[in-house]
Amino acid sequence: MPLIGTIVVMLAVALLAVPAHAKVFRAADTHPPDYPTVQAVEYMGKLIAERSGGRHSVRMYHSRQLGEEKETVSQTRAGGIDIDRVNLAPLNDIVPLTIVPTLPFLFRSVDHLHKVLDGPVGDDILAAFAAHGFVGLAFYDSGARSLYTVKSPVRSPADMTGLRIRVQQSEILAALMRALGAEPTPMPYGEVLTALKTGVIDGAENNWPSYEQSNHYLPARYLTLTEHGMAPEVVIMSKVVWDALPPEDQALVREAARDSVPYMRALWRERERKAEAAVRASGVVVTADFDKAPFIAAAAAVRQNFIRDPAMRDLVTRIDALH
Ligand code: GTR
Repeated sequence: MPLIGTIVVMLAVALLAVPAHAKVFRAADTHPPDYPTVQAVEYMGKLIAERSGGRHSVRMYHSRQLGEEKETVSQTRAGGIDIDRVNLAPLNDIVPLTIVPTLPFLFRSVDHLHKVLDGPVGDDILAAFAAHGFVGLAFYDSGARSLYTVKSPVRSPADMTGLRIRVQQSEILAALMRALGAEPTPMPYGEVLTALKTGVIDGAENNWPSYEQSNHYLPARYLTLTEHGMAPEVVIMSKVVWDALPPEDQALVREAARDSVPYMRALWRERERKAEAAVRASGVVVTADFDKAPFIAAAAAVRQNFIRDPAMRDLVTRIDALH
């Protein structure tokens, strides 16, 4: 057979060997490979590969290789990224119902958070993504976020007057900082360490694992356990990509995402413990014994301003009523 004929036959055989609808899903995360969110999406990928008999798989682009969270969200909407793991905060201006779990002092405990997210309220919020170009697949834990500062400890909102505090790119977090007397400085996560070091900002806020992993705890040596918010992480898929999948593959992806949740929670508990121990051992000044009431009072007004329509009000009522 002439060479060209051989090549055509080989190509045809190769094409036949690729099963229909085979896909390598591109997944994005801002965190490095050993972070629980990254590991959990990789686990989800393993389940997808196993359950699809190797047809589908997930390739993780960790460490913001595909951009900062806001950029990955736009790319996901456009179909350039298939699966995105982000925090709910940068989605607040795109999917309005995500504002609800981002509200300050909303969840009473991790148990309360899990009850909400694992039940019908969680399902309703995930379903709300569809109208905005995404499919909400699953929530992951993100712990409670607390405030940390470079120059001096914060014990009351008065200590925050005029401090430039970095917040995620979300109006509600900016409003919270303003209500506490600080000057909110929204910026992408990847810029925060340098901003803390150079004095562009005076502080930021995050959970134990991110505070430690990002090295923010090195310049910001004062941590106040405000635990002012518990906005969870979310795993979303591009609706464009989702709509091109046959129903049985959609079900497979959704189940793999759900099945990765307990795996993530176990990793998270362990990581929170380790991060807290490492931060404390480094000599960070942790303020835990302070009056939280003025922080909660300032947040209450913010909460009211952001609960904008009956659907949000209904969710808040259902969340408050869950025990
Ligand atoms: C982390 C979260 C990231 C990112 C980051 C931030 O806790 O896991 O997805 O949102 O906070 O503060 O930007």
